Amino acid sequence: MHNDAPALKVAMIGHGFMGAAHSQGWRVAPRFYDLPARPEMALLVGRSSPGVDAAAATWGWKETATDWRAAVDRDDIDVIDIVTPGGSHAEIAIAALEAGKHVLCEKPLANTLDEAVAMAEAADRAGKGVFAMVGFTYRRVPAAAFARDLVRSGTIGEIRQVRASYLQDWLVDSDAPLTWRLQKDLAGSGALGDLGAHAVDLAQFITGQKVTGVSGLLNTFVHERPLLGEASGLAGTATQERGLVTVDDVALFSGRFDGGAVGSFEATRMSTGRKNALRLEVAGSSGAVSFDLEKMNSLGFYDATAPDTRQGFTDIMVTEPAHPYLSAWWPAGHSLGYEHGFVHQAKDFVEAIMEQRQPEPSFADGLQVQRVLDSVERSAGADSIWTKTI
Ligand code: SOE
Repeated sequence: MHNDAPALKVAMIGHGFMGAAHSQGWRVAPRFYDLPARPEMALLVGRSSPGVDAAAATWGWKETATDWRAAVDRDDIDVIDIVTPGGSHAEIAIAALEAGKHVLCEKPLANTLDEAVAMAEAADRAGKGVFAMVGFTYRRVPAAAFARDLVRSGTIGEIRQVRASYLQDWLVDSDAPLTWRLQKDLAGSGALGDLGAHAVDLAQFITGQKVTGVSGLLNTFVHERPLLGEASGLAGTATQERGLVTVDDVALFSGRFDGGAVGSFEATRMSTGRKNALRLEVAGSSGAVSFDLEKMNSLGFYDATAPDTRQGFTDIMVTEPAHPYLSAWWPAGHSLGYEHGFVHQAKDFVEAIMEQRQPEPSFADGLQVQRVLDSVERSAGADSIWTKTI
């Protein structure tokens, strides 16, 4: 870190699973990267006192509050980091931008298209030098960023097919409790927004093409679940009472990209045996790349221009100092994990703010992903997409 680096005071709203991940990002980024500003974990906001105080003590936040408005109203806060369920993103982000704060907001940008439009407009309206970014963290996994470099530099030729899936299985058990991620008013949608949003963003990031049209199918296998007792990670304890699941647990869709590619997308919490498999394969006219978050330190690469006898997918270990983000970490060959994406996110955000450039992905990028999600929902709701075979 520059010796004379100014402080950038952060207030984080929310302290669940993503709160832990973002805290790790803020804490570690200035210790490994030479940042132009020093993020200070100034204020943690949660709904109730014992909970937020305990989280602040564990993760190293200086002060706590129980109303997010306290953070937005404070003159000394520079950044508002939103890690609450999607239903409150719009209200908090818009107020923060109007108060002149930089905003980092978890994905998906909002629960509805209207909210996402309002958020992108607020980011546009914000004063010069006030920036907003959405937290599609997987762009910052070195192997995904390296895939982007290979594809965008033309190494695999003309991009033709994208195969994107995000597979989890934490809802296979019908008695897994009804957490906020399964309630439409809090989460907006289910696997579609929670996981499909990542798949869409990563596909667009790696290819540099935008999804312009979709055909979708949404399904809910388990319609009723036990109400949540105590939350823990994605699940928690179950009570005797049951409640309605109001979102999808599987989303499938196909899409067209503006650069001519076609894609298939799958987002599911019902993929038995798959824990956190965000996979993306891009097939081009002279090669292909294949990313799998469950093997996040490597990237599959196929060179169709190699002699026939030597063609085959190669596993490139993306652990060398010349690979994206790696030079600040361990000696060559030493791998990274899930939380490093959040460290890279904090680093990129701080650098962009201090260099007065728009951090990516912007709220406009988040809105574009939201348009895709909304189109999938509309398509899945319309019987007309089905060509009946019987
Ligand atoms: C749960 O499905 C979840 O934690 C998502 O909410 C995150 O966005 C994803 O990164 C991992 O899975």
